[in-house]
Amino acid sequence: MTAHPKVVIVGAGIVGCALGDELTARGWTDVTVLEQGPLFATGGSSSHAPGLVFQTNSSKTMTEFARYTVDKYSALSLDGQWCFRKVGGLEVATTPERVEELKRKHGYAASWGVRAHLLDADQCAELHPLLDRSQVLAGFHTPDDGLAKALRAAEAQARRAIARGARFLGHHTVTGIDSAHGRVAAVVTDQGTFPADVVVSCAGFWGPRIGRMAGLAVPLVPMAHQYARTTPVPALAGHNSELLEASKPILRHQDRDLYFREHVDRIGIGSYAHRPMPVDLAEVAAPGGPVMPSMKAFTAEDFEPAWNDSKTLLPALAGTKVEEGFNGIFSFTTDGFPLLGEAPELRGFWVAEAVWVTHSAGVAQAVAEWLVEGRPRTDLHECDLNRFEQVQLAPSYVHRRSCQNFVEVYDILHPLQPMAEPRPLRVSPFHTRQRELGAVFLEASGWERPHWYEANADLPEVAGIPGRGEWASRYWSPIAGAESLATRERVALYDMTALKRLEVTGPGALGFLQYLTTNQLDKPVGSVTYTLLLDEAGGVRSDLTVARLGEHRFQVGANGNLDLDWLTRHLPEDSTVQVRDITAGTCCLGVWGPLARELVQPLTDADFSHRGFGYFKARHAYLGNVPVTAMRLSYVGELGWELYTTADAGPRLWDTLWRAGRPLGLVAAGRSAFNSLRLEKGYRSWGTDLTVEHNPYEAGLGFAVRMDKGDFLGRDALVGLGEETVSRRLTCLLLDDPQAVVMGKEPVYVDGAPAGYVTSAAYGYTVGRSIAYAWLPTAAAVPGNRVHVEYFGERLPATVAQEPLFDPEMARIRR
Ligand code: FAD
Ligand code: THG
Repeated sequence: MTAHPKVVIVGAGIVGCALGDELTARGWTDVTVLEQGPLFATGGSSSHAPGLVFQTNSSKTMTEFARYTVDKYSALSLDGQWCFRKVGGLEVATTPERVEELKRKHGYAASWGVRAHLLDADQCAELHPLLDRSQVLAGFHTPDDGLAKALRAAEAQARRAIARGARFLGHHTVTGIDSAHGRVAAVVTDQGTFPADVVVSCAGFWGPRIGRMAGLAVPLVPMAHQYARTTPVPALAGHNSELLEASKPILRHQDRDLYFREHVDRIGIGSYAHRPMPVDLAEVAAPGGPVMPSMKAFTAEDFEPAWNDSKTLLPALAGTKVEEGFNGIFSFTTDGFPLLGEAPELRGFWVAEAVWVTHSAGVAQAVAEWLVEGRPRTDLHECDLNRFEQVQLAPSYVHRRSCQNFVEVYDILHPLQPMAEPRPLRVSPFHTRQRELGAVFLEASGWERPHWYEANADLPEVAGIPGRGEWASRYWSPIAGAESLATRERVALYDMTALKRLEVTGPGALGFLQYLTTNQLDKPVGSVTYTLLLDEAGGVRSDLTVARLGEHRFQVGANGNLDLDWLTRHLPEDSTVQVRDITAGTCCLGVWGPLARELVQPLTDADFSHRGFGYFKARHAYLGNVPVTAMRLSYVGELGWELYTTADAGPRLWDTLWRAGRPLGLVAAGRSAFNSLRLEKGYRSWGTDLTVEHNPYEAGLGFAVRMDKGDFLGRDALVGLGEETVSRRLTCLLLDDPQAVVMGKEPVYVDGAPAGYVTSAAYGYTVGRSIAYAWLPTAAAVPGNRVHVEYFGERLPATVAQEPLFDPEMARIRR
């Protein structure tokens, strides 16, 4: 590829236009944007989006996308007309549950740096005089939210791109993607063929169609969503000029799945209150015709309840009617996040789809950085096209979950709440046994994973566990405390099957893993190493365990599909290395606790003594009849092993351990206990505690970096860095009140101002306190320093603690 590759963007909606601008601004000026419809009212979703931009999201990444969109569009204009106006955003609560939810949202805003205030009902009514004050219990006000004029912003960005050399071609329908040698080569249209080094599909809800041309399944579902405008509202007469359109904040009434904005003297109403209306792409109208393809006929009967609820919240609508409405199409995904990144099997074919106007500029910036600089500066793991497991790409799964996401779009969702369907999707070989023990399952990467076991309700209760509020009580049981203590005092069985396992083999395997990771892997067969995957800038892409099981055979314990994707992308072309996902064909039990050796040793001829089987070592053995690969490591910080076997032998492995273990007081334990134990031990969870935005030293993982081992990816960026140079740190906090708990993502206040945010949190049953890991400026990350964590609007005092909280001498593990 040349320094300035030939880029073809498919689609001139807000995303395609924003990307054209961001790419050309970075010097990639050979950009052609192909659009099937007319420019710039193409007929896609952007052509009629009412443009409400609410920035605050539980995801830091999505909030940052929105913030950039606000900043960028605020500074844009088209022929002197505004592209963004900060009329502010107001979300009102009409139920006590929503009042609490808004407090949580206020926490997100503080964590991610969005200006926001909680309001009482009077303040809401003052801010938005059309509201029936008697309905409203509270509000959440964000002064920097507002209205984007999607079409203007699109065209304004396109003009900047054109001024730098880009071409925008309307009435060019893409009909095919040409490739050669696994690389994209050209884009075929009804008007001819356009050679390309890089193709970015910004086709919005048409994404799956373009994807198919490239052999890629794009997991989104086009869905219709109702938007309507009223006849003139007398109370608005004379309030808004045609030019400015609106003066009151954009409004959300999430308890009724509604949002509102002003259109001069009318009110626009968007509704998610109706049945999901998935749209078959084959039935979407052709572009350039009398109706916009993304606009379907209004189904008035679906809007009835929304209209009644609107009149209730805004009594000023009483004398008005729905003047016009439509069912507009846009994209939904299985987890609500966009789809960004390069196709796994066609180099140069990229996707930036399922993106709202709200996030459009931020997404375009990140994708442009990714293309031009080789990496995005923002953590995109939630949005990466390649985040899904194969089972999560089944068309029926994509359809079901995306529809459910439509239904839940404004719902109050607990961070641990799994979707109800389709489940169970993946079960470990231990599933039957777990059900017999009353496992309460949550979901991870499609796997059913026990959170705790009701069978353990008989265990003695742990004294002093805080009584939790309603929110923190969900998906939690004091049984987790008993399981945690059983692990510390006796021995427990943890199903680790959901942990992604990759087998890396071949004569080039060692060199390959040495180059991609930070720690020294050139060790004898039987060694296990904790190591990091970095990107070019030294950001942590993942943390792995690498077990050398043979001269040329490694088993990698990974965090998810993005690790498989990363390794696969970096494979040498000479076929000296193979990477295979062995997760589904194998299973794993963690056997941990002070009695783990007493449990395992009698089952095997192999030497499981401390001398015979050292810490971070691996070996093959038979436990009874079951062949296992045993690895001596423990994410919960206790003596023990991860025991891997093939899926067929799983039930036998469980039974063998269960029978031998019961006399020792063995229990099955779930993820709730696991998470608490690992926080007591200070073990990080990638994706939650740290991401590619953090370097190893900031994350407290410098011990896994061997600068002297030779070159590795990301090494250059770490030269001169160390624990002493960092300006922020992943920090262990203990809440002062032993009765308090937090959940994660809460803002942390230092000297009264938000200075960081909580990543993971759990009650530590051994330490008898609530633990919260948080990112804090180095100056504040000093043991003994006092800070506050805001939880549901309350400032809970907390103290920076020396970590790890539990067994810093490693006496429990190394014996
Ligand atoms: P689009 O604007 O659809 O652009 C994709 C382009 O690709 C289209 O122009 C299409 O013609 C072109 N294309 C497709 N196939 C081909 C082909 N084969 N060849 C050439 N070109 C092709 N978002 C918000 O943030 N705030 C809101 O308030 C909001 N309200 C909404 C209300 C409604 C009723 C609807 C339907 C959506 C709303 N959205 C809102 C969502 C938002 O409109 C979309 O998410 C966003 O516009 C998508 O932008 P895009 O550029 O990805 O897609
Ligand atoms: N088991 C296995 N692989 C994994 C995980 C696992 N890969 C992904 C994820 N979990 C990796 N996370 C960790 C985190 C900490 C440790 C292991 C995996 C750990 N750390 C010790 C410490 O920090 O003291 C030892 C580090 C060292 O000696 O280098 O054990 O759960 N198979």
